[in-house]
Amino acid sequence: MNKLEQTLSIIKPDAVERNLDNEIKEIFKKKGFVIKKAKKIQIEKTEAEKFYKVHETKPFYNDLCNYLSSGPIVAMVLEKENAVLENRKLMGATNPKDAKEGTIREKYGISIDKNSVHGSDSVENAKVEINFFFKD
Ligand code: IDP
Ligand code: MG
Repeated sequence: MNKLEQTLSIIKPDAVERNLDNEIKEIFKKKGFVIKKAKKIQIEKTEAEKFYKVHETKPFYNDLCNYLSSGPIVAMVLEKENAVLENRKLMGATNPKDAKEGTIREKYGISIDKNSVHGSDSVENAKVEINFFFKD
């Protein structure tokens, strides 16, 4: 069943640093996502720790939080039918080495940590993550 959904997308520091944010936004638009909100910001490490709290027991948690707060990012609310799953498909696998051809991570990802984009993994988490960046 198709349902109009919103998901949170982040263009991560490695991609913003390479000025890929507009190119990546165009990919989303071409694939039928409507960018409802977007802002370029840099977050504090403590905020990154809150955002990635689900990963707090993972060995890579500290590096991950340092990384997300290391430079500007672009946070976006994307809207489309089945947006959560559609965005996950368009992003590709977490490790760019495993990401399918034509996906954003295959195209731009540098490594498993510098994988250019974040996307919510469920409708429930999308709501929490959208609220995290766009509280109004
Ligand atoms: P996802 O971004 O594809 O949803 P998650 O498992 O939720 O992947 O992990 C969050 C982020 O943590 C990933 O995007 C990646 O940047 C980083 N990460 C995941 N697994 C590893 C790892 O094994 N080593 C280093 N970083 C990792
Ligand atoms: Mg995830």
